[in-house]
Amino acid sequence: MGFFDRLKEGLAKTKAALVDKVTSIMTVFRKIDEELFEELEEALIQGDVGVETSMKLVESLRKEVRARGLKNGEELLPVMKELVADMLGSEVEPLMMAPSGPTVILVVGVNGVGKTTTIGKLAHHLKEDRGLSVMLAAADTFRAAAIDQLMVWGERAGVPVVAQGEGADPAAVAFDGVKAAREQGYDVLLIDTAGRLHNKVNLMEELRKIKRVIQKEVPEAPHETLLVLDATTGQNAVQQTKLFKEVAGVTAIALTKLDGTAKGGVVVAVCDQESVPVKYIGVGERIDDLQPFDPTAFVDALFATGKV
Ligand SMILES: Nc1nc2c(ncn2[C@@H]2O[C@H](COP(=O)(O)OP(=O)(O)O)[C@@H](O)[C@H]2O)c(=O)[nH]1
Ligand SMILES: [Mg+2]
Repeated sequence: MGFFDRLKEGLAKTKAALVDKVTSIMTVFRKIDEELFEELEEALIQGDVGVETSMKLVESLRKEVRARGLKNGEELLPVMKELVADMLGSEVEPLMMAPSGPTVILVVGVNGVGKTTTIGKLAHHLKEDRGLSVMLAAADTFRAAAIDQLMVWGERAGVPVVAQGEGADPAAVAFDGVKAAREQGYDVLLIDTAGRLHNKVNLMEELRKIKRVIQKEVPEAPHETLLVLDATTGQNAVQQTKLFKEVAGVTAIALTKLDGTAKGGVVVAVCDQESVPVKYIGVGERIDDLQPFDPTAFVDALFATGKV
């Protein structure tokens, strides 16, 4: 299956929960009136687009209806598609790369969102699709299993992993990783971190310490702080973005588990409200199930007609 079909298949439930509902409201012979706008707003909110963004979308739709003199419900769908596309942005946003030396990417996010899995997939993508040499650092030292899991992904992707034992200082592991990547001439270092720290202050201190320590080796590091979000958590993903922006200075987002969730509408909310670019999306558990986020392809897949 090609890239676009996999995306379309992954988004099937979101499409059913969001676009198919919206479409069924915008039926033929239905007059455009206030009731229709209200139903649309409700459907968008139900589809995890978020209250604020849903209201904004419907307001823009009202304006377009007036400006274009639309009368029929069925005329609304292409307009809605345009408005959603505008919110998602027009281009694929590439990862920031260091002009020289290793590009250091610090991967953050709460427990279970898919950080380690995303690192494995990203390592594979950067290596196979972009020809870059990649190294991983296991700075989630909470449990031995977390370190082992990253090792397994390292093996799958065919990239080395820098690790210490369970309970080691995460900043020390990150430092070892940056040093090894620099000395051995790796293009990219991906640092896995823990998301279990029980409060905001702890989390902030730990991430700050990691940054401070790696900057001794590479002053511009991290070049990206990649926040991993789980699409199945819907609006919680928006809350997590706010939190991590505050504690870690997030520069990019990877949104996972878009396959099998009906809550993919959250992508629109995150893009509209958080001013941090979504750079990758996860559409499954396999190594090649990470895609650079292409807003145009995403909207096309979401609004595509016909079954996969
Ligand atoms: N269906 C699906 N599952 C995913 C995706 N990304 C991660 N997962 C699963 O989510 C679970 C938690 O992932 P993990 O990487 O351990 O999360 P971490 O705690 O943030 O490191 C694992 O079972 C992964 O296989 C995705 O894009 N789609
Ligand atoms: Mg993990």
